[in-house]
Amino acid sequence: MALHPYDLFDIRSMLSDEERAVQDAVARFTDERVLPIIGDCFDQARFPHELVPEMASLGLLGSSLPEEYGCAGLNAVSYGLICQELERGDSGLRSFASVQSSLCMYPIFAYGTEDQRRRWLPDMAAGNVIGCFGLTEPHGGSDPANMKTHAKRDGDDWILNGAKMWITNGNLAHVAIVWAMTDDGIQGFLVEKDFAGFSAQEIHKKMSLRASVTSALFFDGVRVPEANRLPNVRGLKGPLGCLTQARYGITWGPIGAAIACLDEALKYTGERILFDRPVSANQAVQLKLADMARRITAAQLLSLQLGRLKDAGKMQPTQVSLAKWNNCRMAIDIAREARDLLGGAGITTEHCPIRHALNLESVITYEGTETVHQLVVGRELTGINAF
Ligand code: TGC
Ligand code: FAD
Repeated sequence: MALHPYDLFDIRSMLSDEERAVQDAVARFTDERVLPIIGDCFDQARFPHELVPEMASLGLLGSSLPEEYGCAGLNAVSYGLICQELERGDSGLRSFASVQSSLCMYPIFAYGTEDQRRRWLPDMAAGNVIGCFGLTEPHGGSDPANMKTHAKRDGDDWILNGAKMWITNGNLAHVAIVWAMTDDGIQGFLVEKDFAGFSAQEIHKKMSLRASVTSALFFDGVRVPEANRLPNVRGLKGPLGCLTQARYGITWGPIGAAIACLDEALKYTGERILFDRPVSANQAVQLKLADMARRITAAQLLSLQLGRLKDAGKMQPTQVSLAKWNNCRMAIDIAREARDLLGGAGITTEHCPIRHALNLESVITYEGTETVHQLVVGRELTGINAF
């Protein structure tokens, strides 16, 4: 029996019935609702906002959180498959889901009060309230410990000053999870859209993640009530704990982008006739296609094992760093190679590789650059902090 070209090691057989059903539902959504419009969205630099209610009704927002908060209560592998199938459509949609789920709903669930959970999570799962996550600052995102944004206690409130940069969903968001330095170290605050002194400014001229909203956030003496502080975490481990959740999903997402690129490359080189035979009949081309399949297969096995470790409560941040590094590098290399195999046709958004290649420039940079993740692995091996 022929092997499935995008699942050479039969990873599907290692999934539970529920995990397969989740993957199939999101794959259908991507095929029917995302792929027909996403090239135009990218061209027009438009986030397809109209898809948010459907994503919510499929349970894709906060999918791993408990049902009592209106969420789907799925396991980590299912969340990974959601990320993979969304990013097979576009990194922008996966980004939206990552930020909403792992960077906004997760900290409210993990670090918030019961009142905060009940106030925010059901509406966020339903897609009625959109969140964004403000950690990175204009002077340098790789070293968030050195943040300048600060919050000072003033009676029952906090006064927030500073700025955040490159914030996904910034101009869409009803609430921003903002990390700020206080006299007691870094703390998280729920900053609501209409708080006086808070503004968001969309970043234009992007050549990457064009179907996603990216913004700068400004805080000019914003008064935040104590009830909007996340009380159950302090220090950099607060935001880094959220990043571990999101980075885990990002290890899966680029697998979807890479599969989409391999799919286009296989079809195109199979149909295009040069020198009296299909382009894919050339050894040099088959080597490239085989290498793509090899790297996708290795990435799939890495993410699945990572997911199983996460579901068993054993996943370590260093393992997430290794997989994020490997899988982003795998996908960006494949997207660029697929673009090349399409020749001139590869430079337009009629075909997906250039869009994925450009998007992956962001994915390999955000949530910790490739170098940051390499240094995390280096630190684990040597015991020496090289940052
Ligand atoms: P370090 O001394 O290593 O750690 C400080 C404290 O944090 C704990 N910790 C972690 N906890 C959970 N998960 C992790 N991954 C953790 N890594 C560290 C650590 O145990 C310690 O806790 P404690 O209790 O001892 O205080 O911190 P460091 O200052 O040396 O920093 C290390 C470094 C460089 C790895 C870190 O700063 C880093 O990861 N930098 C990259 C920043 C980053 O990834 N920013 C992403 C911004 S959000 C984003 O990009 C969203 S894109 C969304 C989308 O559209 O999909
Ligand atoms: P810098 O930290 O200035 O790094 C510049 C270069 O220096 C990089 O190549 C880096 O690898 C290298 N470098 C840094 N330190 C070292 C070192 N010690 N040794 C060797 N090399 C080093 N952030 C958020 O908080 N929320 C979001 O929602 C969000 N969404 C984003 C969406 C997009 C589209 C993009 C592009 C970014 C987003 N980010 C977000 C920001 C992202 O996390 C940062 O861009 C990233 O962490 C890198 O920070 P920086 O851009 O300031 O680069």
